[in-house]
Amino acid sequence: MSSEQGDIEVTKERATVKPPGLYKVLLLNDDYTPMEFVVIVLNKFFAMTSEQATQVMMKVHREGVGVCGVFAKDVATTKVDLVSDFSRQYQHPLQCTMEEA
Ligand code: TYC
Repeated sequence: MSSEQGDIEVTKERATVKPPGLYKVLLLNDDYTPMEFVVIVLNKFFAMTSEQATQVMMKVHREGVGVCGVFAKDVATTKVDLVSDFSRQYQHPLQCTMEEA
């Protein structure tokens, strides 16, 4: 194969590579986790102000689910793990999950 053909092949491969997907990190409502704890989580792991965190927490409380942010897959996975570990550490049943944006 000539180098010219090689270059064409490489271009074709690159054209079929998908851009990295984005993922929504979600918090789910439950009846036991204190509201103050959810606000701390949103402030600590998602860099929200108290006002933003309170708004998102109340949305989850009223509607059952809410978006904490949208991130690349590896960042979203890390955030889900950090929130889940933190909630477990304080023995709260808070559920954090992710879905493709
Ligand atoms: N529903 C909880 C309560 O009344 C508060 C809460 C809000 C829990 C958001 C989880 O993701 C959540 N204490």
